[in-house]
Amino acid sequence: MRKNLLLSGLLGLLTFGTLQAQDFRLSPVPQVVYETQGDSIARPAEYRLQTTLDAASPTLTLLRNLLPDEDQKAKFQIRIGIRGDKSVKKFSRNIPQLAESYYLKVGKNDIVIAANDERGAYYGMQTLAQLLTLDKLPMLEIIDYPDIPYRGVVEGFYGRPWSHEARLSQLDFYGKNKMNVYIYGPKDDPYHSTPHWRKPYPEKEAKQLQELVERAKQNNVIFYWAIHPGQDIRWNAEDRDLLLKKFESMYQLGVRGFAVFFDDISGEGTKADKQAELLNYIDEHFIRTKGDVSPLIMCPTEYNKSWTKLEGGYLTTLGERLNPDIQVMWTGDRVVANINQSTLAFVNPLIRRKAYIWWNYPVSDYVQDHVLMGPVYGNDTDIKDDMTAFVSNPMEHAEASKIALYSIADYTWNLEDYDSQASWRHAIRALMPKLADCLETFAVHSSDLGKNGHNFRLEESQNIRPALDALCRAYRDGGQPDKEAFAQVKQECDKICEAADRLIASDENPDLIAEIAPWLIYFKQLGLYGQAVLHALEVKQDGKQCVKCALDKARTQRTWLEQTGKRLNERSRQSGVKVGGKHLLPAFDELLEAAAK
Ligand code: LOG
Repeated sequence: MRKNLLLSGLLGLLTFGTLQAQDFRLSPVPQVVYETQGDSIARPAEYRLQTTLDAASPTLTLLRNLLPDEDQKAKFQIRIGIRGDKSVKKFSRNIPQLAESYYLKVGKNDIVIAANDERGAYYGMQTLAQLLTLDKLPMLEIIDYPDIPYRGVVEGFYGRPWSHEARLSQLDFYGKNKMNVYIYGPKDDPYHSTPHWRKPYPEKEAKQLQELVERAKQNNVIFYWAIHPGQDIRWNAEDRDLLLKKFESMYQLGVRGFAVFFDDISGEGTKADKQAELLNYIDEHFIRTKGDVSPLIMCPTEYNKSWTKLEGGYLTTLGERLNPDIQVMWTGDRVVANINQSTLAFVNPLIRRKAYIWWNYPVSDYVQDHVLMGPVYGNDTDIKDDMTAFVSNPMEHAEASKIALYSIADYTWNLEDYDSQASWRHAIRALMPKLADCLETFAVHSSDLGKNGHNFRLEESQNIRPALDALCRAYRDGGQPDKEAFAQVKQECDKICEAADRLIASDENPDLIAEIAPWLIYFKQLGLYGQAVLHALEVKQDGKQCVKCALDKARTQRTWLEQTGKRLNERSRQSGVKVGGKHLLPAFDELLEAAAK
C-alpha cells in the first residue's frame, strides 16, 4: 500500500517532470522513485570512486564504459557497495532486505549505489546507465528490487536455433533489462536432444558455448544448459553416467546452471518415478557437490494443466519425490496460455513448490507464417508470490523477439506497475529509435497468431479497428459512407506503405529488418491493396471515372497480395507470411465487395 502511494505520488513527478519531456522511461519500471522535481546535475566529468567491488566485476566494467574518467582527486564522488561494505555503510538502511535489491541516489556531489548483493549493484548501475542517456542527470533516489527471483528466456523452440551472434546480443539485452536467466535448450540442437545428447559437443560448438557462458557472466545472467534425453533414455546406470558426463563436460566449459527437459516425449522416458530418481541423483551427486552451481531445473512431461492426468499421479509423484531444491517448470493451463492465479493454485500444491513458469510467448514455431510483435498482456499481475521464475520461450527470430522480451523483463520485475501499452511502445523505441513510428505501424498489425492448434489469439490493429468497423458497417447498412472513418482508414493505408518502404530501406537495425523482411514485403502489398479498395469506393461514389477499371485494379492487387503471401517464407512448417489477417484483410475484402455491388 505504502509503495502504491509513493509510486502514484512520486513516479508522477518522474513521469511529468523533466524526464517525460524527453520521452524517457526507466525500464523495467523501478519499484520506488523519489525525484526532486526539476533538479538535475551535469554528467560528472571526473569522479572519485569508493568501492569494495572487484575491479573486474560486471558492475565496475559497466561503470568504466559509462564514465571512463576516474580521478581520485575529483570532488564528485561515486560510491558503490554491497550491504556491509564500508563504502556504503551510511546507506545500509535504504537497501531492501531482498535479493538483487539496490538503492541508487543521484545527489548534488555524489552518486551512491548500495545493494543487497553483487547482482543488485549491477542493476543499480544499469539504472544509472539509462539515466546517463539523458542530457542532464535528474537528482533522485530509487529503491528497487525484482518481484520474481528468476526472469529471462528459455531458448526452447523447434526450428532453426539462434545464431551465435544473435545469442551474444541477447545476453547483452538481458543484462540491460535486468533479466538473470538464459536457458539453452533449442529442440533442434542434436547435442541437446536425441540423437546426440550423450555425446560431447564438437570443438567449434563447444568453443562458442564457452564464449556464451563468458558473455552471460559479464551480463550477470545465469547461463543454464538443458538436456532433453527423454525420447531414448534407458533407466540404467550407463545412461545416467553418460548424462552426468555430458553435464561435467558442460561444467568444464564454464556452465554453472543445468536443466533436464522431459517435454514432448513418449514411452519409457515419461515415467515420473524414474525421472525423479535420476534428477535426485544428479542433484545429490553433481549439483550439490559442485557447490557453485544454481539449483537444478526440470521440465516435466505433463507440463500444463490440459495434459495433466491426475489419476495417473505423474505430477504428484514428482511433487513427493523430487528433492525440494529442484525447480519444476509449467506452461499454464495449456501449452500456450497466459499465466493466472488459478493455474498456479492448481499446480503448486501438486508439485509441492512454486512453479517455474515457462511462458510460450512469443514463440512462433507452430505459426511460422506469423511474426509476433504486439504488446505483451494477459498475465495476472497479483501472482508474484506464487512463482519462482518466469521465463519466455521466444521466436526463432531473435531480434524481433526483443519487443516481447523487453516487456517480459518489465512485467517480471514489477508486476503491479506493469503497463502493457507503454512498455510495448518503449520496447519498439529501444529497438529502432529513429524509425520507431514505422516499426510501431508494422507491429500493431502483426500481433495475432491467426487460427492455431493451441487456440491462442491476440489483439491486432487496435489503433484502426473502430474506423474499420464503422466503415464496413456503413457500407453493410447501405447508408452514407462514414467520411471520417474513410479518411482514417485511408491514412492508415498510406502509413502502412510508407512504414514498409522506410523499414525495408533502413540500416538502423539490419538484423531485425533481415528477420522481418518477408513480412514487410507483404505488408507493403497489403497497404497497396487497401489503397486500391478505397480508391474503388471513391470512384464508385463520385461516378466520374471508370468503376470497372478501379475494381480491376483492386482485384489485381488482391492477387498480388495473395501470391506474395504464399511465395515468401516458403520453407517453414507453416509456409508463407501473414500480416493484418485478423482485421485489416477481412475489412478490405468486405469493402471491395461493397465497391463491386
Ligand atoms: C515445447 C516447446 C515448443 C512449444 C511451442 C514446451 C514445454 N515444450 O508443445 O519446445 O516451442 O511447445 O510450440 C512445446 O512448451 N510443445
